[in-house]
Amino acid sequence: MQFKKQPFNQTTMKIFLIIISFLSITIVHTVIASTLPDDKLWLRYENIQTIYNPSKYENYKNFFSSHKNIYCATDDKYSPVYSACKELSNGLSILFDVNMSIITNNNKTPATASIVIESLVDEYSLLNISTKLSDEEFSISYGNHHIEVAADKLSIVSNTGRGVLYGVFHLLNLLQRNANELPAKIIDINIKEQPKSRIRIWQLWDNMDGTIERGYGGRSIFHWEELPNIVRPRYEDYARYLASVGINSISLTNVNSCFTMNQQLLNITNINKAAVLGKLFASYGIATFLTPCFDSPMLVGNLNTSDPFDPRVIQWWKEIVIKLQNAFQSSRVTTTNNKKNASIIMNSGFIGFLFKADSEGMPGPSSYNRTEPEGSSMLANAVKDIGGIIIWRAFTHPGNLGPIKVGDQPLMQFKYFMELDGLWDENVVLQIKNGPMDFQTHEPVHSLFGNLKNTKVMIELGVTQEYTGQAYHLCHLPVQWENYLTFNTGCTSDGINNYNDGGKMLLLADVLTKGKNGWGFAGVSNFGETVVWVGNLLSSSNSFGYGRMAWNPYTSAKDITKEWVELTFGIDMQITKPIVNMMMDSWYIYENYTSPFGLSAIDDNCADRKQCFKLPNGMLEDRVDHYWWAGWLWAGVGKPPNAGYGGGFNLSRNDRMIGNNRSLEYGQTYCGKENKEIFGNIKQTPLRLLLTFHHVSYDYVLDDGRTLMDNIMLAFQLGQENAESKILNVWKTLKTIFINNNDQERWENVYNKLNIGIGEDTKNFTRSALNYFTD
Ligand code: GCV
Repeated sequence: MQFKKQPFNQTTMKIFLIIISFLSITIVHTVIASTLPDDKLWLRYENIQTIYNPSKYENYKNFFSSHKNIYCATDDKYSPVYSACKELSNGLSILFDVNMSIITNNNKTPATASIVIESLVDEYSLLNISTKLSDEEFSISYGNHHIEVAADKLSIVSNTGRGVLYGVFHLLNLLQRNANELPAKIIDINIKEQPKSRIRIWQLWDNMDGTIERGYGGRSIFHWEELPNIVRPRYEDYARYLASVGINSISLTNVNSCFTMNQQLLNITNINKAAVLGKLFASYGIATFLTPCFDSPMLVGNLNTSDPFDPRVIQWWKEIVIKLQNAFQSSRVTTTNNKKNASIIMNSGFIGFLFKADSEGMPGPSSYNRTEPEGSSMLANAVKDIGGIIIWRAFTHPGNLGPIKVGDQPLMQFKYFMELDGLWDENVVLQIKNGPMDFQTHEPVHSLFGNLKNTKVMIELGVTQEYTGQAYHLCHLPVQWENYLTFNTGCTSDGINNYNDGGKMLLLADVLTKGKNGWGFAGVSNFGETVVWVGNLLSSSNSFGYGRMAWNPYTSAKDITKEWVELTFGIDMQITKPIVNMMMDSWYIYENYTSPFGLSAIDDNCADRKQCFKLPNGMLEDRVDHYWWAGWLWAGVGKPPNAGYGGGFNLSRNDRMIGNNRSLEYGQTYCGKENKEIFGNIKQTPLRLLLTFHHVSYDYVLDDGRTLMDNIMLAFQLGQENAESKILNVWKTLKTIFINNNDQERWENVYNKLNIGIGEDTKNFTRSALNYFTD
């Protein structure tokens, strides 16, 4: 494991750039050496011999030693099938210490090949509005399981190139962990799998100047200033990590797209830059969305309006889509071995737009007195011919949409988007945050899920830990997401277009995956340029977990966690068991010392703290915004941060009352008698959400006989103690094992962060909270 930063060789770089500027007319892109050594995360492919029984290992090793030729159905290095062949060859060579080789021969499977990697319909096909789950199904089998493969070969096949890639990553994952699914002899293998959700997108909040909004793993990996000429090798690894967990799309830049540094995303220079990234991601089966500013017609196109009803604006967006299509298309090489039915127009890599409109200062249709569906419809039309998709975010606040939209944020979002149900175009998908506030430590599931009957929906999850400890605390989010995904919405499939489950009540996971309206997952990226990609290596479990849950939201958090630990640290019970345990406990522990009983109070920002200064690169120093426990804000402005705006709250300490009075309004927006009772009746509301729904006296006595205030105090204290004993101290005990494994730097990366977060800041959280309540 190498962690030291290698100095960037400026002189070499300058010479290189001069040469490039001479050659730039003919060179599409050039690869330079990476400036940073990087961690291999969950794709380590390290020696695995010890985790197999000797005969099984021998069997597998013998198999691959005598089946070294991987037949790759294409030699186009921009095809996902070719990426799959490369990955398999590399992975197997390291895992079994054999020399795998790739052979290609257009049109037929050569007799000498012993492993066949092939897409059956269209190797280039990417996500689009007609995507079916079966497009991505893969099968891994030995023998004559489909007509094009002769009997004595191991084959990994799918209808699409990205499906093939998922199959390869799946096999490598199983091999690295000697997973139960692997038979004693590989010739008995027979695995078929397909994802449960259609869109599985990774959304960057990276600005085009290299800063990242809410990024805790360093600056952006992407250097727009160097594109399109320089494509860093790390970009390909980025694509590999995403594809390896089944991500099928990406949006490249911040949804705060009207910030000055992002405004020009759609000028021709930037379109050409984006196209080069799009080509690279397409070669890993990942389609690219762009996030332009709604006012781009004015900002980039020099029009005097961006009104979606203005014919010039409509035309401008259509032309932009053609430009994007051309740029993405021309940067793709599609010369070899195109399969039947390959649809060139669908495969440029550009697939649509993601919009944050009418939200937190971003303009949108309401600036022109148009509704959200009206604004999105113009864009939906512009991308229709390419099978494109518009993702529209539901993250709006009272006030963003004009004076009538005031009140409690959750209630306002619910009412507003319910009014719009059924008014969206067929290729628009509404992206709704998991809860109605903003990625708080523990929120109720957004009640729009299940209630919207005629709107395509997807969920947005904050993989980046903005409110959940950033890089300094352990908050393993798959546990939180499992809690949300298994929530019974109380809504039934009745009335949902094209889907009827016999009146069964829908879990959140059902809403996201079933029928015509369940469209999947968006995760806000936590990757950055730091050597461990995420700031704190343990946070990469959230990146991995997001992909695995988006692929199959019914998988248990525990299984995913175990998988990640085994892939990242190897299988050694001395390590895996304690790490899995501490990760599984971490969300609840973090919740206790930051936000017990649904308080949502992690919001301290630069208004009040000396720590808030900017680093030389313009980024805020970490541990600033939305990191500290912020009771002071309540006292200062009389409202819990991010918990809502407007009426119904009285959080003044003088009244010795606390919590949001949502039981009779927002609490009643949930489907079903049971949910309405659960959130409406203080006795039935789960304690972990008590103060999200009820305004309660400090002296209110809970079932354990203690008052609410005693319980709040206890939660902070126990949270702090458990963070130390069950997380920080456990990590300390693992030090020797990491040292013996020659893996000290990874241990230190985690320790250095947790020691500050848990070792120091947690005390501060607890102290501030106790002071606040006892003041
Ligand atoms: C990208 C929160 C964050 C913002 C973010 C916003 C959003 O408010 O603090 O940084 O903006 O959510 O999701 O749009």
